[in-house]
Amino acid sequence: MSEYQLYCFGESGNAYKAALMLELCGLDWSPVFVDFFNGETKAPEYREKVSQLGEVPVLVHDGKHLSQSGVILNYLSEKTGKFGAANKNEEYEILRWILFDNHKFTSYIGTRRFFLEFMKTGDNEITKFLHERITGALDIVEKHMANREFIATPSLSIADISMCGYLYYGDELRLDLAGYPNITAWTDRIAATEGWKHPYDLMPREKTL
Ligand SMILES: N[C@@H](CCC(=O)N[C@@H](CS)C(=O)NCC(=O)O)C(=O)O
Repeated sequence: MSEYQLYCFGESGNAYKAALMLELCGLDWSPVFVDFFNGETKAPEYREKVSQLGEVPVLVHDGKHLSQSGVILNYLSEKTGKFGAANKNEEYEILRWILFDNHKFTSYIGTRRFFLEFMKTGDNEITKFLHERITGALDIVEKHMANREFIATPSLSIADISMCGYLYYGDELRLDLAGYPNITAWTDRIAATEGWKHPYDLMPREKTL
């Protein structure tokens, strides 16, 4: 059995953050497929045995079940000494971007994709609202990335790994990122990191099962 197990599914950008971190750190890990689209995260057994929060990702290590991608990234960074902060200021900066990501970036991008790509709702009041929020967040990140290579620190950190979680799903996002050259250069830079893999090459995918 691998040292680390990650409850995940390929379509989950939140799970991808943890999967990418495990991979970039060269850790011995394996995915445990969660059948999200058929309601597994809502099942009482999942909530009792895997995650009280009813979500992926969940990382199992050393008898612990860790949930929330930000916690998992932090845990793995502490365990490996990789992609973390060099000092207190960097630590706060990394935390700041992970919190921004969870509230205003990933959450809106992932939810809108869920409506449009998986629920096939077509555009409606909700997706339009989300698009406005996403555009606002993208503008902030685009400006921030104008004169820097990575989000929070001089080199790749867990803040980048968190923020980029949904940005490799291409057309599934139904977002035009062409007007965001700094963001595109940044995601290309992350993708050029040794060991980087696309979400669908790291985690089992519902559609292919
Ligand atoms: N803030 C959480 C978000 C996790 C999350 O929303 N995961 C989704 C999949 S991408 C999920 O499992 N949703 C199940 C549900 O809400 O029922 C994290 O970063 O881990």
